[in-house]
Amino acid sequence: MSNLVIVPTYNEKENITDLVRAITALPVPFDILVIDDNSPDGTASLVKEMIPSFPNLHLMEREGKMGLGRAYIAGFDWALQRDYRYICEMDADFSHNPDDLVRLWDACENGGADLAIGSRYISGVNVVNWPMGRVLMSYIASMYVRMVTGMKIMDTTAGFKCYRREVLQNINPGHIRLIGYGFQIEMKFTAWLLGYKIVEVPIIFTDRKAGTSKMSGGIFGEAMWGVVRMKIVSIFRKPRRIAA
Ligand SMILES: Nc1nc2c(ncn2[C@@H]2O[C@H](COP(=O)(O)OP(=O)(O)OP(=O)(O)O)[C@@H](O)[C@H]2O)c(=O)[nH]1
Ligand SMILES: [Mg+2]
Repeated sequence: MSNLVIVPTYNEKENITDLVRAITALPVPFDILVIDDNSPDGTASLVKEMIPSFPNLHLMEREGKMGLGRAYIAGFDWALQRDYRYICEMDADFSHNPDDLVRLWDACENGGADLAIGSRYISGVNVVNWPMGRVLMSYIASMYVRMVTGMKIMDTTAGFKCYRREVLQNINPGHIRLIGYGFQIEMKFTAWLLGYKIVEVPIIFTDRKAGTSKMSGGIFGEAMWGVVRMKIVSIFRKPRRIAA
């Protein structure tokens, strides 16, 4: 069984080829699944050009921009139909350092974690080059989620993660309702409700060097209310593990 990292892309032509090279050069082998939502900048064509030279590289093309959560759900489905032991996710814009992928993997493989999270807030605040307003907003959002849900996780919105296969099988990602930042929160919350061991690995998060941001207010609002709703639902309906 092998390792997969899922990378959703929307207009990442400045980043994607370097990222594929960096992941492929890691000391631990990873397959890469790029999920592109028909990026107008031609990200998918760049990936297609690389595929003949990178047998570990795969591309899933979707019709249009349907949000990060939906992209990941499609990716998890793809992964679970194949023989991957660890399924990771990271952004394409180098905010997540590819070298840290190995540390997340190691936390699962050798540290006994079921879900490893690349955490900006486990040892102080490790965010580089974000405006202070954005750091504060992200930190406060994380604190808010911790208070509402009761999860003991410092970086609740983090999108740099490594899942043991079994966790994804049991989360049943098709049932996740939130699609933006909320998606990352709901995935962690469900893993936590299922009793999985979640470990935060400290990482340094750097603002994107190239390309443009897709952050929007709507995504933020969804997460604010979605978290409260999610907590209330969990009181009445506890998820159970179905697959071993
Ligand atoms: N497939 C797909 N990928 C997306 C979508 N929205 C964002 N992405 C990708 O998801 C990752 C995270 O998105 P970012 O735009 O970096 O979001 P962010 O980190 O909150 O904001 P910035 O770094 O400031 O842009 C990047 O690799 C994006 O290209 C989407 O709707 N579909
Ligand atoms: Mg980013």
